[in-house]
Amino acid sequence: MAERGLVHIMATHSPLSAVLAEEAGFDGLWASGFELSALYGVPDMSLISMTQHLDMLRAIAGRSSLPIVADIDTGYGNAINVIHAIGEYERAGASAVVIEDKTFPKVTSLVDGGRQELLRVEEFQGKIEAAINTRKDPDFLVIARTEALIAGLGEKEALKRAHAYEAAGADMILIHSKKKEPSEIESFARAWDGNVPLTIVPNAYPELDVSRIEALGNIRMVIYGNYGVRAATAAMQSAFRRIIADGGVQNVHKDIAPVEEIFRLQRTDETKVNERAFLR
Ligand code: SPV
Ligand code: MG
Repeated sequence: MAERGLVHIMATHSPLSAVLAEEAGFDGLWASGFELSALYGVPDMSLISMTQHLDMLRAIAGRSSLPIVADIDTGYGNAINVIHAIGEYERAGASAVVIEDKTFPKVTSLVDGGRQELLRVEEFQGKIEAAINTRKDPDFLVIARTEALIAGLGEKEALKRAHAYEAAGADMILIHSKKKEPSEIESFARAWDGNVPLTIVPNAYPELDVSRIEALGNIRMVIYGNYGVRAATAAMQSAFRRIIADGGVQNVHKDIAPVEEIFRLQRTDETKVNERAFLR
């Protein structure tokens, strides 16, 4: 962020999707709770365990050199759970965590009619302080996410919470909105007079493009929060339906990645070199 001003972080749910994001030119990876839940075919409602998420994050870190922003939802419980989680995520190779001010178990933010209950401000401040106190590397970012707009509590409450979380030591504030257009986020960003920068996740309001984000001046991280699993789903739906409709793979094979491309992504060549060097 110091070098680039605004960093672009792509959602990943697997090492393969992380490699594709890195090759496409993103600055970092979002270890998304929504995407991993979708990968398991379950709703994003605190059903995936910390261990499952950590296992995937470690696998992603093993295949990509990009910084990983870990979506740790509510921190898996109270401030004591957060202390445990921060140690685990820092050791696993994350560069940042996002913790949100909802109660555990959470309900995903964008679903219609979702139960959106927020923690008391003081309790969430304790969780932020616990995270800051636990991290070993001062460059490991603790990003506080307020769901005040998602919960329908309005900008005043969102600003109050963002200020309280900055006071607790948060390095950035993530402000999330489920409005279909960006007015709520733009209004919040213009009203934000804190000292820490903002992170946004333009999942619901796609027309907030880079030029509009940069015009706001205080947004330094944009997370493309569910675009990996949505892109993969659309591609698989289309190919799978065509195979059934066509009665075979005779047409679809021209429009999907050739197997040689998968070999490349698997670094199969490296294995061949190692076979020649070490298999006797
Ligand atoms: C995620 O990708 O898990 C997020 C973003 O937290 S959202 O699903 O839009 O809440
Ligand atoms: Mg999430």
